[in-house]
Order: sequence, then structure tokens, then C-alpha cells
Amino acid sequence: MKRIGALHVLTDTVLQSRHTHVELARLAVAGGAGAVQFRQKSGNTREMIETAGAMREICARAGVPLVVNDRVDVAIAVEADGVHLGQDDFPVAMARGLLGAGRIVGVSAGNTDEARQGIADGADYVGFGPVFPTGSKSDAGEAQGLEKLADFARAVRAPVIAIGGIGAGNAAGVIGTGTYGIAVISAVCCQPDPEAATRNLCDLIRESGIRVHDGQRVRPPDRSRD
Ligand code: TZP
Ligand code: MG
Repeated sequence: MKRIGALHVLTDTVLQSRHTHVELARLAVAGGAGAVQFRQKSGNTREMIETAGAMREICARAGVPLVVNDRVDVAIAVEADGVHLGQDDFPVAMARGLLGAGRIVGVSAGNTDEARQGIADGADYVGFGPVFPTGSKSDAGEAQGLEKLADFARAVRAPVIAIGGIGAGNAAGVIGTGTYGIAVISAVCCQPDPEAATRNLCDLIRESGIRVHDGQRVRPPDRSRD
């Protein structure tokens, strides 16, 4: 089983400009993140490769997977641990073919059909969201809520990583639905102390019965709402 990590910190330099992607990777790793995702939507490819390469060094030294959002070429160039792809991005099956069996391929899915297709095409995990309203992605769509997340996590037979509006105040509730883990942008990148924010989220995940580095569930999910 590949180690996917239960807390994915997505790096962002648009919502905040105090920290670079590389600094955010360092802070997230220091705080105990289970995975770092390099997420940069525009910019020059050569610089992206330099940035991703520096992030890869930091993550590799700590044994934390580095996943590259959208850009399979950049992931291959720096030998990142994997990629995360949306429905309109590089096709999952092609990414799997290019990256080989050992790397991580994640796919965002808005429903169980997309999830099943993504898994059939070779995805290792499925991102689902936005769970809550978020200002971090303009085309994120409507908030799905915890009930839909719980249904999704039950129906999908790959690890589900929940995203969108997740932070210290609601992370435990999200984990309680039976997801494998969570992914966050603003709850880490936009906090005064991203390292402390990461550590706090890791503590909350652990308290909810999940090991942060391999997503191993050490206590059954709280289905008390069922
Ligand atoms: N995909 C769905 S919602 C979202 C992405 C990338 C944004 C998550 O950002 P935040 O700040 O954790 O809500
Ligand atoms: Mg994408």
C-alpha cells in the first residue's frame, strides 16, 4: 500500500505572499504533514521545475511524499512522488502510464461515477469537495457537506481525501465521516504560523483515530450520526 498521508498541505502563493512554495513545504514538513502538494496554476515552467525540485529535496529528506498538482511534466522532471489531477486535467490513465505503477496518482471526483472511473484508470486516492464553502478556489462549486462526504467515502473503495473549507474547527468532524484524510490550503498557508497550524491539524487527525503519515485508521470512524 502506498503511503498517501492523511494531511495534505497544498502550497499557495496567491492567497498569501509571505511564504514561497519552498518555505511552505519546509514549514508543512516541520509541522508533520503527511503529504505536500505543489499547487501553482500559472507561471513559467522552468521556474516551476526549480521550485518543485527544491520542494522535492525537503520532502524526500523527511520521507514525506511530494505531489504536483496538474503538471505531470513537472512531476516527472523532478521525480516527484506523484500528481494530483482534476477531471479536466491530464487524463489519469495516461498519467499512470507515464509515471509507472510506483508513483501516486490522485484524482478529484465530484461524484461516485467519476471516482470509479478514476480508480479504474489507475488513481490511488480520490479527492472530494468542497466539503464546506471556500474562498480558495473560484470554481470549486457548491459545498457538499458532511453527509454527502460520508456517503461518498462509504461508496468509494479507494482512500478519500476531503478538501474545501477544512480547518482546525471542523477537521475532526470530517475525519469522523470515514475519510482517509484531509487536504487544506488556507488552514495552513494563510495562518500566522503555518508550521504550528500544520501541527495542530495533525494532532486533531491523530485524536480522530488516524495515523498522519500512512492514513492508517487506528480507531473506527464515529458513525454516531448514521
Ligand atoms: N479543490 C476543491 S476546494 C479547494 C480545492 C483546491 C480549495 C481548498 O482550499 P481551502 O483554503 O482549504 O478551503
Ligand atoms: Mg487540476
